[in-house]
Amino acid sequence: MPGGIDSHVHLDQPGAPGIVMADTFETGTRSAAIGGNTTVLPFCLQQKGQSLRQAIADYQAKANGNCYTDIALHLIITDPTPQVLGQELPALIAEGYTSIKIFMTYDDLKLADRDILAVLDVARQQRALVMVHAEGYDAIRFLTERLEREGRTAPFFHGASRPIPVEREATHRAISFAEIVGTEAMIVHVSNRQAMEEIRRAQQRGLRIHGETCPQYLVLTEADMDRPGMEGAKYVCSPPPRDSDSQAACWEGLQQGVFEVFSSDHCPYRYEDEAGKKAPDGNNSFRYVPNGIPGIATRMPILFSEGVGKGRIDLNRFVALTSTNHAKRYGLYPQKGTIAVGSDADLVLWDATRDVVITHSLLKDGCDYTPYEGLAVRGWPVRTLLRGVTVMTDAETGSRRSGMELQRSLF
Ligand code: DUC
Ligand code: ZN
Ligand code: ZN
Repeated sequence: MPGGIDSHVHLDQPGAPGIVMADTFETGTRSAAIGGNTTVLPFCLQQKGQSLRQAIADYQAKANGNCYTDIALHLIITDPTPQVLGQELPALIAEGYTSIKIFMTYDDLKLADRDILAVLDVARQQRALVMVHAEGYDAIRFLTERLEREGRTAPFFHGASRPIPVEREATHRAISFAEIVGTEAMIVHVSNRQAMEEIRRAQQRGLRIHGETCPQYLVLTEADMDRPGMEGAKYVCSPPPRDSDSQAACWEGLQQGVFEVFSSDHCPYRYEDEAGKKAPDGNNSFRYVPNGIPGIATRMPILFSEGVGKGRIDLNRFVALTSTNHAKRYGLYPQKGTIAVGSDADLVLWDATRDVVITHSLLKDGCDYTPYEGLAVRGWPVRTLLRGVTVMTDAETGSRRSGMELQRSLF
């Protein structure tokens, strides 16, 4: 098959003070190759007050010479000053940084509605795609403060602090803003039926709204965050895993084309680590547990086994959801995402009958656990080739790190 493309991963991204992401570009792309991927798209986070160019230079310094797969960077805009929106961003889009993530929540990341509209408008004019983290800041803050007053502070209550209506409302607002501006948008990491239906309705009305979902919304539920002690922290991500009807809705979205990309949202924090899931204040409240879970290597095996293996999707849709559609949406097609004359020879050989019980030691990432520990899958990548050269055979990558940053075309 064409090598996997994972268009939503976080590597070496700075977080709250004292919190450290578990994967560098080296370990993250190594694990990606183990899981059958040949291209990943990590985020380049603009820190408040920082220029976008400086942010890109920082990430390039982390990535250069260290990657087992090819990469392309999305921008995260947190500080949309007139200089950033008027000058830097248009220039960078023209240079191929054609996708921009924005957040509707988190103290350090969220944009005001006025700024979301402004970013969407620059994207419309310059031909970039805005990716939206759709959860509403004020509602989460209100619920978090109420839960804390009631002493409901265990990791499980992370889910209760951002229930389905919080995501649905923000999804609706993001879609409305894209419609008002007259542009497209990608709603990322959709977790439930109500948000999926907002996107489907928009698509049925003829709006070009795109959707993404992830493995955690197919095979995890809020019950996983209810494990004893701090174990639940291993499953804390945003949006949180929901319930069985949400899982069914995410499958429907994949089957019907509401979701065109299936990404990992790999966002790894070590479990046995004060710089990770056991952050010092995490015992006092879920709000201090860093949000995010690893999954870069397990994305394709989970969708293959649960989707193709169980008759929910066919092999062609699997390839579209894990490779081709990512290349098309993010300006890499036909160099990537297809097996064709003139395209890069990015391939994954798949043993469709291999039975594997997922365990962390197989994945070779920088984390110390996988939320999918013990999950039995049928089908596993046995060899990955990047531009014709083998970079992984039978779970071994060697030390060859020939991945490079890709040029992308306008949206
Ligand atoms: N959003 C992501 O995309 N990844 C992890 C955490 C988050 O809020
Ligand atoms: Zn997000
Ligand atoms: Zn993410």
